[in-house]
Amino acid sequence: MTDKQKDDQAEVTRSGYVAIVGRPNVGKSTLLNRILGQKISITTRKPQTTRHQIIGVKTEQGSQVIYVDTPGLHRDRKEALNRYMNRAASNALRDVDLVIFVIDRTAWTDEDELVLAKVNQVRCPVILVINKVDKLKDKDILLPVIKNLSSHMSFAEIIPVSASKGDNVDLLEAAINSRLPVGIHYFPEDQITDRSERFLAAEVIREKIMRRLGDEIPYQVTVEIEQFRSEGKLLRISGLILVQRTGQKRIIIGNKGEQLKAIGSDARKELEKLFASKIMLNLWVKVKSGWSDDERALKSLGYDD
Ligand SMILES: Nc1nc2c(ncn2[C@@H]2O[C@H](COP(=O)(O)OP(=O)(O)OP(=O)(O)O)[C@@H](O)[C@H]2O)c(=O)[nH]1
Ligand SMILES: [Mg+2]
Repeated sequence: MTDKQKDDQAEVTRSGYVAIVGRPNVGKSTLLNRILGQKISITTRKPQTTRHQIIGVKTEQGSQVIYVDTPGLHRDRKEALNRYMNRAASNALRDVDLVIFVIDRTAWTDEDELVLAKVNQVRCPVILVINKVDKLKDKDILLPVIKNLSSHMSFAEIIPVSASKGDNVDLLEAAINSRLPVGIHYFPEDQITDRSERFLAAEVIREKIMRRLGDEIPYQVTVEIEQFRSEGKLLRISGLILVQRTGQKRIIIGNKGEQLKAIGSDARKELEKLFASKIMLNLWVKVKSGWSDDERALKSLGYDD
């Protein structure tokens, strides 16, 4: 019996794990959100935004795709946090049915090389996604890149897309769906992620900090949710923003508390949409020096394999 005939039998379902990997900032999380039609993974202009594996589930007509968004693989291994992030990305390549390797147009770097070496070792098919093509005037300049990469590795498909505009994302999904193995669904049809509401809330707050602040500080910040409680129609959330040094605390709070107020207001608006509820958000900033290079501190802050 062909796979198609198998599908025609009503009880046959398909499912598979699909890892989305690539160096930082190529648009992996933007792509996941686009495919899901909902934002579950934070995105910013800065590299090293995603710090954890984040699962996004899409169930449609008997098929369930379980996408795994990952931190960008990078060379910097100086702090325990960097090592945790690289581990999270590498581990995502284990036991998946398909890999999506995302690159940014023709901007090939040695970190892409690092990713290529890793995906070259996986046994499952790898789809190469060339992202941000909306920024290209002349798409023909991709041809030498495609030719060169194809000589280093045999890709199941090579698909140029724009994750932010949505161009060709339907083609990509069709390519993914056509490679899904027959299997049971692991998640209920209406579940979109494996992450808790507290996790999502902390990430939204971190995104607003990264988006508002300069280049240095975001990497020194993590957010812990201290309270997440429903009170009638209101959701009360308290977030603790941890930084490494007093100077950073001062910058996040800003002149007369203006910066923290703006961050809180950005975060509250997005959380109200996300949780479809009125939100009372309280934010505090505290110095906890060295958290990003301290294995125990990282574990207690949720950076736990
Ligand atoms: N023009 C354009 N910009 C894009 C596209 N996809 C993503 N971006 C932008 O690229 C930046 C990085 O996007 P992310 O989705 O955060 O990238 P990432 O690969 O998840 O990054 P890390 O989590 O740091 O590894 C953001 O500013 C996005 O808006 C695209 O198709 N076109
Ligand atoms: Mg990301």
